[in-house]
Amino acid sequence: MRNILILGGTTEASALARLLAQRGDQATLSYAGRVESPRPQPVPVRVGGFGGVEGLVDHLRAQGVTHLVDATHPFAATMSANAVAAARIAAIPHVALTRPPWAATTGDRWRHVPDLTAAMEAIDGPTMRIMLALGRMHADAFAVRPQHFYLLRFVDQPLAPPALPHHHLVVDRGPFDMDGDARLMQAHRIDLILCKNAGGTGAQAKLAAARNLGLPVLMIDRPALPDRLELHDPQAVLRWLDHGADRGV
Ligand code: 3Y8
Ligand code: NAP
Repeated sequence: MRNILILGGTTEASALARLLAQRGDQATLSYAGRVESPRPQPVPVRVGGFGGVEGLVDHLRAQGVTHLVDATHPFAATMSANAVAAARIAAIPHVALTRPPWAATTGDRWRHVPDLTAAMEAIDGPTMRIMLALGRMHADAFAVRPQHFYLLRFVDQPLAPPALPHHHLVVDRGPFDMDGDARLMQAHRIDLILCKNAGGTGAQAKLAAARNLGLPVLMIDRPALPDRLELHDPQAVLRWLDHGADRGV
């Protein structure tokens, strides 16, 4: 009897959970516990860290997990590295369900930077009005560039106001839509969108809105991730479970 652990927190993880529930597969979806009310799931959910690689190995063994699917966000680099290491130690099949990176198309005005630090360096200049679409975890780091106005969007109301002297906070969870994001950008007279190359559809609306409004995007590229089998849609994961996982492909 298969017992699948999905490391979640993305649209694709939720889509996979729905497919597995429909097939009657035994699966658990795991959240880190970053937000107050994560999306309800059609499979059992666990919330919170495992305690590093060792803690994850213990969890895999104690729960009799037979397959590990890492469907975390492309910037969840620590979780993804731990998943590869723990699956190897526990000798269970592992696959990543991840979204291809976004690529600029006609009309896009993108500038790529390798990481958050480079993004901060890139905005070291005259005052701008920036849509900082990075969520809550990184907002305060931009206090090193206090001259800008920041449009922030968090999943939850923060316990303390963000440490940015000029900001407007929107509390909303995606997926978002292009018209809504365009209205938000116009209402706050945004000059620049700063975001991570998350990929997927849930956060893509702001890129289409920026393109239509002719606004530039500062795109933070993904961190390096360990070598692993990567699939790009939940149906491919079902095929892997049924045909490939136990043959090490
Ligand atoms: C806790 C679990 C689903 C998944 C929905 C997707 C789409 C909507 C768009 C913007 C960008 C951002 C952020 C974003 C989106 C989906 C997806 C996605 C980006 C939830 C969720 C959890 C999180 C954590 C949260 C982070 C933050 C990032 C906000 C659930 C809603 C900016 C990613 O307040 C905080 O501390 C939030 C932190 C990590 C990134 C950050 O660094 O701050 N996601 N988001 C997960 C856990 O506990 O394990 O409730 O569904 C999931 C979703 N957020 O099933 O419908 O699939 O990507 N999430 C980014 O880099 O773009 C918002 O505003 O335009
Ligand atoms: P991270 O920096 O790679 O992970 C840090 C630690 O958080 C991990 O070592 C692990 O703790 C714990 N953790 C992370 N993901 C977990 C999960 N799914 N289940 C249990 N523990 C988890 O990760 P992050 O960038 O903080 O992201 C945390 C979560 O938010 C992930 O689930 C990710 O998918 C989600 N997220 C979603 C989006 C989005 O746009 N959909 C964007 C960013 C993050 P231990 O070492 O103790 O095991």
